[in-house]
Amino acid sequence: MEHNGALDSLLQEERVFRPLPQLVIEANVNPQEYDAAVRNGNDDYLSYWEDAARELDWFRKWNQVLDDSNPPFYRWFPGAKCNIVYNALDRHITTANKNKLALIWEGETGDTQKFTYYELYRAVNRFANALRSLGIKKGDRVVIYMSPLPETIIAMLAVAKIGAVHCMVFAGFSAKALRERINDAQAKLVITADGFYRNGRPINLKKVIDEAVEGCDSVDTVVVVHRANVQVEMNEPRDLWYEALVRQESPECPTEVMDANDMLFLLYSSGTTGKPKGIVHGHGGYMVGVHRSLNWVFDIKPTDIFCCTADVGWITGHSYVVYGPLMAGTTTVLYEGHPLYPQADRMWDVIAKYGVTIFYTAPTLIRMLMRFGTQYPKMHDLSTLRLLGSVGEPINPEAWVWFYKNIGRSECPIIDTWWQTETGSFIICPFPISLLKPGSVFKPLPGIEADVVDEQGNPVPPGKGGQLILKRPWPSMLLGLYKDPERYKEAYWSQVPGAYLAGDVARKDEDGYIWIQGRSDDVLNIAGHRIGTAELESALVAHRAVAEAAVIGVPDSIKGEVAKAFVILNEDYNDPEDPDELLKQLKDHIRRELGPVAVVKSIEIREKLPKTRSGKIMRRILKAEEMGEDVGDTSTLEND
Ligand code: 6R9
Repeated sequence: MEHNGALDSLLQEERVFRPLPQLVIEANVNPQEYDAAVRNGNDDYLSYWEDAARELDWFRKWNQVLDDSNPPFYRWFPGAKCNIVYNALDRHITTANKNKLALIWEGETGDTQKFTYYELYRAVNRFANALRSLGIKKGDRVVIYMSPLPETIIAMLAVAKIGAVHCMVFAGFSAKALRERINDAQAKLVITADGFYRNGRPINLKKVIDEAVEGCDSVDTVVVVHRANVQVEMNEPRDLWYEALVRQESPECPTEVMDANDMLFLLYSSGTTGKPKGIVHGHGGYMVGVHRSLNWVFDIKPTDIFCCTADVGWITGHSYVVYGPLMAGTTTVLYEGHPLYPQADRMWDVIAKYGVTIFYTAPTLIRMLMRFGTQYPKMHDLSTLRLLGSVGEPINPEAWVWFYKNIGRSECPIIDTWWQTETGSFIICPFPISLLKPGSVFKPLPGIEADVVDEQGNPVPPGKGGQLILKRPWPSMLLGLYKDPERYKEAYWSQVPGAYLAGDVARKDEDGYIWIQGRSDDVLNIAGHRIGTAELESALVAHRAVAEAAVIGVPDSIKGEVAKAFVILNEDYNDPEDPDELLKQLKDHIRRELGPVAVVKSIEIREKLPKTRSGKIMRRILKAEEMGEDVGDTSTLEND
């Protein structure tokens, strides 16, 4: 089991932070209710989740809460009919929420757009009608490769409204990674923008799409949103401008009636092999998990303004920028650009300008902003904030306490939420009323049963590291991996019989608090983004100079972790004239293959790599050497 040395310091944290009495009095879930929910969730978790499901609108009720006849393919609310978009938009139109702000968008260039629920509903309907007229039907896959724009959200909701399946691809991925996803999903239609602004510069997205779509037989149409006025080539009849397409469409559109377990979206995530996993979520269970978790954990009130800094291309954006806030009828704030542009107070400016009450972000951003000291937060009135959140990787206590003191005035609880693309919604996290220990993700939510176990699946004693598992199904769990049921069983359900293996190393302390230490598999967590070592390695060996490659994660003070690569060069490239130039080429090559998310700090040329006798590269040894640690047992290593 590999763990991140830098994070061990988390275990020494002993401070406890209490919520303000006022917050406890006003909380949606007070301490007695919380205890009762934990009890109900344990005694009868099916009726606990059934209660949660009743808070949403369904076209037809379920026959059963959970069908567990074919594990691990658990199916929640079978027989029920619903559509998540009905809950996110349609149902608000007949209530006082109709004229409430659903979305505040701010471009990097300072322009803003605001949509009431009614306006967003109409915009979604127009695009949904356009998609239908382009021949998109229930079950068809639509890839969305876009920066954070209002149209990105409109596109997701329009696709889901007509029962098609959205597959978001983060705009930081390369053309090659995008093509791989389009092909795997067999997408018929791709939605993109001409470009977007990042760090003051327009970035051309359409160019990437053109390269990616070339040779993708499944794609008939590319819809392009105007954003950055960059020069684009429209390839007729394939490419269509969004604006021209929606102009003639009606702002009314019937919402497709879906089975609870029909596919809502497909989202690719890195796994231990080179091929990304297509994680599949459905309408019914997903909406129940997301809705309950947001309302309870972030204590949503009618007056809240909710800002989550995650990109819509990641699961956090899906659940807590788009679906969760809209189902809750709250206002979601979406910022387009770089958090340091034009200077390091941009996020604080956004909070002050819109009166953000809940700010949900990632440790990597907190650490980045911390570097600039307190002068920037002090320039703005942050007094509207009442709750803060963190997600994506373990938060080091130093960043936690800085965030708490300087952004939260030592008054706003920090809700550190552990969950995954696979889990769909929060799994382990505190409530605003909880006693907090910086660096710990607290305890499983009511209705969830988690544990930390050893290799044999036995619970480990407090303080000892082990694998994090979930012991019963939960509504927002993935339906499976796209077109790969065997891999789903193998990757998540084979190691500990009957339990879901999260792939994280964790510890529990004496009080039952859980401390996440990092991934246990060969997946890196770079600034909260999951990147497989196998993906990096296969990108490297695809370069003609590289014979073999091994990649490990090394701690980084801002990004949490970055990649370090070790390569053996091909004969012809041994003794390169200019090794620095070659290493630069390799780094550029990785960027081209995988995109800028895959940050490689350094590449080292080696004559040999440590291997087991069966020929598997021992990354553990490279990592220990790199960290200056004892390399441990090397008896299974290949002989010289
Ligand atoms: C939501 C999201 C999932 C992996 C997960 C774990 C890490 C997420 C965390 C955390 C410590 C937290 N992770 N939240 N580690 N504390 N609060 O990030 O999904 O992109 O699928 O990543 O991220 O390692 O297994 P995803």
